[in-house]
Formats: sequence, C-alpha cells, structure tokens
Amino acid sequence: KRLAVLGAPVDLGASQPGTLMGPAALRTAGLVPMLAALGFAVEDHGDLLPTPPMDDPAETLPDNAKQYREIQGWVRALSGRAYTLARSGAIPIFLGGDHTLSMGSVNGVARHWQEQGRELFLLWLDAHADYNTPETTITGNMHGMSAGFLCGEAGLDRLLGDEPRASLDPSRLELFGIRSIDRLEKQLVRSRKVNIVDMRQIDEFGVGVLMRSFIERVQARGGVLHVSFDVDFLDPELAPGVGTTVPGGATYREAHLVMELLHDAGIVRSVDIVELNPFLDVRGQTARSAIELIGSLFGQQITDRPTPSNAVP
Ligand code: DIR
Ligand code: MN
Ligand code: MN
Ligand code: MN
Repeated sequence: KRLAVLGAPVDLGASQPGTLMGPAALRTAGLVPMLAALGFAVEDHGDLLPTPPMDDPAETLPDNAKQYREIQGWVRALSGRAYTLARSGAIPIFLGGDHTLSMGSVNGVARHWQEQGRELFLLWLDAHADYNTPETTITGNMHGMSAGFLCGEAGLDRLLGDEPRASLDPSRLELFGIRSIDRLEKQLVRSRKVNIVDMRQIDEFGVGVLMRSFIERVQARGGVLHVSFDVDFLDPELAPGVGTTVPGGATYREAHLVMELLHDAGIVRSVDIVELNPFLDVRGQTARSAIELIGSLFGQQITDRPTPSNAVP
C-alpha cells in the first residue's frame, strides 16, 4: 500500500504565525521512516507552492475573510494536487499548515470519490467546529471556516476559481472532540443537522462507543473516510504547540483508541495533520504526539493480539 506525503506550509488562515513550520517539524519528528517501518511504500512529495494570487475582476472580495487571496492560492493548488494524488491510488497525507489546508485537500479527494461513485465521509477531529462563514465569524480567520466551506456554506463561493467544487452533504461530516464553538456557528451547525460529538458526550459514553457508531454509519453506506486531524483535538497538556489550545481535550489514550479503531475499520483513504505550530511547541512534544497517533492510524499496535474491534458493547 502506498502513502503520499505532501506538505502545505500555509499559516495565513490562523490567528498566529508559525504553522508554516509544521511540515518540517513533522518530518523532523520522523513521520516518513515511522510509516515506512509499518510496511508502507512512502513517497514524500515535498512541500507544495501556492498558485499566485488570482486577479478575478468578477470577484468581489468577501468581507471578514482575512488573507483571502493568499489562502485562495493555497486552496486551489491543494485541491488540484489532492485530486491527482487520490486518483493515483495512494493514500495522501497532507501536512499543515493551518486548517484552511483542508478546504483544498478535502475538495480534491472528494472530487475523486465522487467520480468513483463512492460516498466520502469527513471526520473532523478538533476542539473547534470550524463551521463559520464570513457571515458568522467573529475573528475573520479562515481556518475557522473550512468545514462550513466544504459542506457548501455560502460566502466563499469563488474561492476555488476554475477548480471544480465537490459537494459534501453536511450529514457526512462528523465533528468530534468539540469544546469551542461560536454563537452563530452553533446555530448554523444545528440547522444543518451536522453530527457533533462534543467533550460532554465523550465523557459520558467514551470514545470507543462513539467512534464505533460513526464507523458503522460509514460502512453501512459503503463509504470511505477522510480524517482531518487538528492537533488541538488533543489536550494542551499533550499538545501545547498550537495557537488555539482549549483545555479539556482528548487524552493520550482516548486519541490512540480513536486512531486504532479507524485503522481496524479499514475505511481511511486520506488524512490531514494541521495546526501544529512548532514555534509554540515544547521540545517537539506536539509533533511527536501527532506522529505517534498517525502511527496508530496506520496500524501500529502494542501487541499482535487481534483486537476485538467488533465487540460492540
Ligand atoms: C474560532 C476559532 N471559532 C474562529 N477557530 C479555530 O476563529 O472562527 N481555531 N479554528 O483553531
Ligand atoms: Mn481546526
Ligand atoms: Mn481547532
Ligand atoms: Mn485552530
């Protein structure tokens, strides 16, 4: 099985600079050899360059979308590359960069699966819902708009330029680990009936039960899955190297179980690792946590004992 690693050092979508160092830190922490040791053929495609800012006279710049033109250059380039990589049959792993990366990566892979007639589901592991639009945002930071954009919310309609826009029904988005959501964003998520697993649910039911029920939903539809992993999903104790830490996140063990269950299900076809900010990290701790989790996602196990993955309580 082939894995294709692609860096996208974008940081203009976040409130603080620094995520542009993310791909380098993930490589320094040993991502590629770790995946190779698990038996994969790993191609490292290096880092992507954005397309030059578009000058589209028909496009009025949206209000409240900071650095729109530059983000647009990244998103368009990413979407094209993601489409080609997915079509090549490899599992692409996109290294961020801030979470605007996903507007391109997910759009590109979604186009591919649409052509194949397979339903793509999107698992959003994050402290935040990222379901803002230029209408609902408080900060204007575009990394808080990615999930909304991907589900077809209005306001960034020409972001992709001539790159085809895939459509992802909000019913195929799973927000998981959420503990920070803005007021208008919450209303929007509710009105779209997006599935949302917040920390309250994780505390009450545990990640095992919740993740299994999501996986069953994907499998029942014969679907495939993109995992968009914002490292602020993790508790700040474990992942201090993020611009927008929120207390009360997933623990080391919860996060590993999520990844192990996803691996066992065999449905993951593409991955983003985003929002790692090495400038804020403590001796590479967050980068290391992130790659250990990616190891679990791709089959790293403690023992070779078969896991009772179908033992649904
Ligand atoms: C906040 C924070 N909801 C915003 N969002 C994110 O700026 O829209 N922080 N994604 O990481
Ligand atoms: Mn995010
Ligand atoms: Mn986040
Ligand atoms: Mn963030």
